[in-house]
Amino acid sequence: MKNQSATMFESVFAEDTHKGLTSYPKFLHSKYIYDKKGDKLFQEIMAMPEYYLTSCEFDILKQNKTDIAKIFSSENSFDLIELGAGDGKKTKLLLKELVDKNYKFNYLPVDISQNVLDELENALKDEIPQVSVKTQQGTYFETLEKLAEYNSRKKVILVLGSNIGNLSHSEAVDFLRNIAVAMSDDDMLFMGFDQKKDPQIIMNAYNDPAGITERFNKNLLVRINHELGGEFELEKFKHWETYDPETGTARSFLVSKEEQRVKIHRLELEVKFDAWESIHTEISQKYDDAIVSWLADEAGLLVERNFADSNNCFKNYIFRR
Ligand code: AVI
Repeated sequence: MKNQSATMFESVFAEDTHKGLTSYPKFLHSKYIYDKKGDKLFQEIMAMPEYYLTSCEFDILKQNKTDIAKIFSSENSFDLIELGAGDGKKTKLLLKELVDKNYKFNYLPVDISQNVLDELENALKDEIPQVSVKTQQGTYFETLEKLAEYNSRKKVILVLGSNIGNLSHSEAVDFLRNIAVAMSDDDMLFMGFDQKKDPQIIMNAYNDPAGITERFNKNLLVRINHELGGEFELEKFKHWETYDPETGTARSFLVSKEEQRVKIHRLELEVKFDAWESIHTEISQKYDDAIVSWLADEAGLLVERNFADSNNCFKNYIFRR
């Protein structure tokens, strides 16, 4: 048997894919869904009527923008740092309000994709040219380390879209702890958390009839095919979603419709699937106030207040150290 040491893999993606597909039960990391095509599919998901998260959070920001901008602002200028900026559709509501009220701030959108940042910067130049934008390309982790060094200006850290929901609770605590370490006493964190609700609404959001979520989920296999010489036949896998109302965890799977063997040439691997064997691909955690307080407590943060939409579908929480 070959020695599968870390050095034999051409990338972390290759290594993680090998690990996930040789484990039992099989798994893949959802962060690898997001290449150019995955980003585009996620934009399509956000525009779907079933994907309530976007419109609920948009409503919260729209209804409360005056209060939120007041809470963010301070006598001196501050840095508004957005982790995972995306297309900034929701953030533009807040930026517009901050500009209209003449608050002094710099907007620092952070994203792994320079392409996404360039598009956002150009859009802001056209739509809200008064905003001073300083894009930060990198992972959240790298950026948070860098942020910890900027202690002279007040920081407001923004994480929208319930992105934290794609982490397990222990990963979420680590993520919040990293943010807490980068924060000073005056700083605050404004973060979106999708809430527990009628399980059918959640199932519909992650299992749309048009099959956009299925294509998004299968983009993992498409990437393995393109980047690692995989031979996955997409139609031989079924997108499957579950939601556990007790834990609030939605889980996505790809289930093999038949017994099959799939070669992945660049990993020198042949993966054997039994009929109806699964690959776990993503969790989308749903929260309530008790879970959010517990996560905050574990990470050394305090929940100061929250903003909800009229149906308590989604909440944005303000945390301090
Ligand atoms: C990015 N993230 C918060 C999305 C979610 O809701 O978990 C990703 C997604 N997966 C399926 N649909 C959307």
